[in-house]
Amino acid sequence: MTDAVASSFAGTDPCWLRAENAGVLAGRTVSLLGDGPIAATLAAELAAATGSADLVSTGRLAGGSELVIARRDLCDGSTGPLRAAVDSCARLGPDGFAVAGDGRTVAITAATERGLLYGYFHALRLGPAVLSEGVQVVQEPAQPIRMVNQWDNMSAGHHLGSVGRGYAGDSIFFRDCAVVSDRRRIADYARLLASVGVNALSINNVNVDLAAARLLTDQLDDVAAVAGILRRFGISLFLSVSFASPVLLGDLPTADPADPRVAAWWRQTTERVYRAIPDFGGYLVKADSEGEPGPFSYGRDHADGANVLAQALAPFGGTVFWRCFVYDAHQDWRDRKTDRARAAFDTFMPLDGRFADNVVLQVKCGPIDFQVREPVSPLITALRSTNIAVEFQITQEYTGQQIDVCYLAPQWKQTLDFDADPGGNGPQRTVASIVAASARTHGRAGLCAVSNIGDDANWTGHKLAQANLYAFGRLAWDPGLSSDAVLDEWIRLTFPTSPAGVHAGVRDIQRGSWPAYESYTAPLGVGFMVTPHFHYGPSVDGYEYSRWGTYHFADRDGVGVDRTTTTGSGFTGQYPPAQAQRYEAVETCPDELLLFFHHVPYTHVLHSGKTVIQHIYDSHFAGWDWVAATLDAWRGLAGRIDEVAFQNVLERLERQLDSAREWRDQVNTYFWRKSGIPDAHGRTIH
Ligand code: GCW
Repeated sequence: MTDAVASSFAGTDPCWLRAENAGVLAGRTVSLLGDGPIAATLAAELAAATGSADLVSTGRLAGGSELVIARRDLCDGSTGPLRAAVDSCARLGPDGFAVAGDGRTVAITAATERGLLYGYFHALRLGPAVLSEGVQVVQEPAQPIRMVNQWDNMSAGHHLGSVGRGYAGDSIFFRDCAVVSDRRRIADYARLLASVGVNALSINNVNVDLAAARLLTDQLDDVAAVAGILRRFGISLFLSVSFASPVLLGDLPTADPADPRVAAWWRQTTERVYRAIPDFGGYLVKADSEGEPGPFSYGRDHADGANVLAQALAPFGGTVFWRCFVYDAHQDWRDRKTDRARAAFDTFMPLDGRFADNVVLQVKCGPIDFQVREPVSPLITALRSTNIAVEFQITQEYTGQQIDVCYLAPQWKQTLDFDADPGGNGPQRTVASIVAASARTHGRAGLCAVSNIGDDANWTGHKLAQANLYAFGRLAWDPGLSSDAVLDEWIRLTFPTSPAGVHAGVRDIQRGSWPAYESYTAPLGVGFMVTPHFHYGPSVDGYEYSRWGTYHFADRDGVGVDRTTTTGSGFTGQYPPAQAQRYEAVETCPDELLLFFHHVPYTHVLHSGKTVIQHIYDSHFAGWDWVAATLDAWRGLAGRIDEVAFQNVLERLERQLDSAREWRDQVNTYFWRKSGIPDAHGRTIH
C-alpha cells in the first residue's frame, strides 16, 4: 500500500459496494500485473475479496490463477483467456478494459491500471456470471470526462464545512476552514466513484469564499494529500477557483485577464500546484454568475477570462471547466423582454471557436436551473468548435432535497436522448452523440454532475438517493444504458440478500418517483414555484416578483411564459430548425413543456385531451395519491429490508406525504382562486 488511508466504510453504509458483492472471489487465486498507486488499490481490493493477501500474487503470473488482472503490455506470450482479453483490448483507449474467461480462468486486461480498476468493478457487477465459460466483455467509456462536482464550503455565509445545496449532512472534505484530518471517508467516496467509472472530482463549491480560495495556495499540502487518495482510485482532483484570485491571494490590484501580471500570477500559482500535485486536473470556474467575480468587470469576455487560466494549465495538460450558468440575476419582473432561458446561448455562442483547446464549457442540462422539467439547453446543440461538458444535478435541490424520493436517471436520459435535428438527413444528433463527437474532435468532453453526498452515515440522506449517484456514473460511462437497466443493477447490488418482492418493490418506487414529484409540484414545465432560497416546498408566487428571472405569469385567464419568436422572448429560435418549430407552435409543443414555452388560457386543451386547469387539478391529486400508495407499499416491505434502511425510507416517505399534500393543496387552491374554474370531479379544493 502506498498510502495509509484505506477505504473501509467503518460505521457507514457501503452503498452498492457491499462485501457480499465480492463473494464470487472468495477463496480464489489471483494474479495482478500492474504498477503504481491504482495497482496497490487493486491489491487491497483483491485481498479483501478473496479473503487473504496470500491468494493474490502481484507482479507475476502465478500458474493456475483463477483470476488474472493484467496490464496489456505486461502480458507477452500469454495464452488462453488472457490472450483473448489482450487481443480484444488492443484498440481501446486508456479507460477501456476487456474481460475473457473459459470457465477456469477469467482475465481482465486494459492499457492502464485505471482500465483494470474499471474492469475489476465491472466483474463484481457481473457477479457469478463472470466465472462462466465464454464470458467476454469489451468496454470503454463513451466520453473521457466523467466528473463529479462537490459544492462543499469551507466557511463564509455558510456554517463551517457545510455543503451548498447539500441534503446529507456536512462536508466529508472540510471542517473548521481546513481539510479534514480523518480522511477515511474520502477514500470510501473515491472508491464509490471509481466503481462507477467517475474519473474527476472538484472538491469545493463553485461559489468560492476567501477560505476556499486559499486551497490554491496556503492549503496546498492538504489538497495534495486528498489528491493522493483520489489518485489511488484513478480520479484526478480539480479545484473551483475564484476569478478574482490574483486580487484575493496575490496582492494584485486587478484580475484583468489582459494584464500581464495577472497571467504571470496564474502561471506561477499553477506551476506551484503541479509541483505538489503532478496529476492535478485543473480549475472549475463560475465567473460573472450570481455575484461571483469574472472578466466582465474588466470589459473582457468569457473567452478572454477562460483562456488566461487555460494558458497557465496547458504546459501541464490541465483543463479549465468554465461554467455557462451566466445570466442577469438582477432582473426587473416588469421587464418582459429579458429572458433568463436565453442567457447561456446569448453569452457563449458568439464566442464559439475562441476558447483554448484545454477549455471545456460546462453547460447546465437545461436553460434555467435544474428544474424538475426543462427542455434541453439549446447551447449544447449549437456549439461546434468548443469542448463541451453537460452538467447535471445529482443533489436534489429542486427535486425533493432527498426528503422526497426522486430517481433522476429517467430525467437525465431524456436529455441525453434528445435529438437536436429530428427528421434530419444526417446521422442522429442526440445530446449523448454530440458530447461523444465533441470528445472525438477536441479530446476533452463529457458529463459532470453536482454531488448529493455528505457525512450522513448513509451518504445521501435518503437511502434511495444513492441510486442517483450510481446512475450518474453509469450513464456517464455509457449513456446508451436504459434508466431501468441501471436501476436493476443498483437494486441488485444494494439489496443483494433481500428476499423476493424487495427488488420489485424498490423498482416500482424508483420508477414512479420522478413522474410523481413532477405531478404534485410546478405544472407542465413552468418551474420555480418553490420556497425562495430554500427551494423545498411550495410557494407559487415565491419567485414571481423576484430579481432572479424565473416567472410563471399566472393571471385570471391563463399561465405560462411566452418564449416564442413570434410573440415572446424568442428563446425557441435558439434551437435547430425542427425543434424550434416544434416548440414554437402550441399545437406541436409537448404537453410537459407547454408552460415553459407558451402562455395559454386555463381552458386550453392539451394533447392529453384535458384542459390545462383540469390537468393541474388531476396531476396534483394523483401525485399525492402516489405518495400515499408508496408509503403503504413500503410499509409492506417491513422485515424484508435491513432495519436501518427501512426506517430511513419510511421516515422520508412520511415527510414526503406531508409535503406533497402542501404542494397539492397550495397549487390547486392558487389556480382555483385565479381561474374560478371548478374541478370537473368536484373534489375539495381549499
Ligand atoms: O441552482 C443554483 C443554486 C446555487 C448554485 C447555482 C450554481 C452554486 O441555487 O446554490 O450555486 O445554482 O449552479 O452555480
